Amino acid sequence: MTKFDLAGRRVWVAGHRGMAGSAIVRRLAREDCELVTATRSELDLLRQADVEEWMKERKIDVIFLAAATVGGILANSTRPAEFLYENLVIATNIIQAARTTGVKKLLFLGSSCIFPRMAEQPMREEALLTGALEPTNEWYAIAKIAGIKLCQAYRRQYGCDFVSVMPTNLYGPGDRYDAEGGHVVAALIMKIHAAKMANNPTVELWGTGKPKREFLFSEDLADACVFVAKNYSDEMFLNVGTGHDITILELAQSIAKVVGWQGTFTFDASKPDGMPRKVLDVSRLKALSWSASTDFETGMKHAYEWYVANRA
Ligand code: GFB
Repeated sequence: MTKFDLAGRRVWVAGHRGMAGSAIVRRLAREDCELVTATRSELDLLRQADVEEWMKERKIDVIFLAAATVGGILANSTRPAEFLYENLVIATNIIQAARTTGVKKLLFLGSSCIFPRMAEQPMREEALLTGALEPTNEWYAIAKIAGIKLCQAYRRQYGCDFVSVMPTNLYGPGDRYDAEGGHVVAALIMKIHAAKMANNPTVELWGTGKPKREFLFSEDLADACVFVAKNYSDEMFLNVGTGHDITILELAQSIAKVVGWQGTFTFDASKPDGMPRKVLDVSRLKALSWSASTDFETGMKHAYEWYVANRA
């Protein structure tokens, strides 16, 4: 039974141009709601007064808070101030303005990097704050943990219906294809595609290729966000993933198959491995009867097709 009806609501997807935000926009096209968006030139999310003013004028009912400063392991570890400050301020500005302007439902998007580096795998929601964070992305993680805690605090003190989801590593259309600053899937699609075009026999992977990661297709994440917004209202955040992880080398080999490149991988040990493993326990969301539905190969094909069509 749907607990919160999106029909007729004015829904703001903050971060609507990003990989997660754009997938949520596409998924909301199937809902009878009114979509509201703002480009960076229309609204600077780092300015509290502007955010409050903009939201008051537009009478927002629902917010999917997907706006964030994001990047892969190198971006996270080399730009700590930006990742901590910008993600903290974006979250606090929007969550506070949602309260003061009477937003009826807010869904905050976090990340699986909030969990301790050595958390027991698969990682249950209860593992949060039970151990030291992964140094390469603790800055981003602390900003995301603050967002979760703010939603929980506003629910407790003011009765706000604000919920949070923790997606695992994402891939799909609209990813940031930046070899240095991007996430691993985007970076490897770029590198392997370039090797295929240039007839290069080798592609270099960062680290050892041994860490394991879980990969969720962005369209599945978007479906989970709409499902949670409509059917969930509680303090505990929800993990969103596939519950299945592979090594970085296996990922690279799968991408090579999708791209159609036969070559070998070399390893740059000077680059960080990051967390040894990072797979989510997804039983809470499964118990609410939601599971990811896109298989890895299908999702990867869509991501690669999008990259080839948009790489210019
Ligand atoms: O997605 P990613 O950059 O970050 O994946 P995290 C990093 C893993 O892929 C590390 C290996 O083990 C890297 O050594 N890797 C191999 C590469 N080759 C490459 C490459 O060319 N580029 C990149 N980027 N990695 C992210 C956080 O952590 O997890 C984000 O930094 C977010 O903030 C995301 O939380 C969910 O998976 O380590």
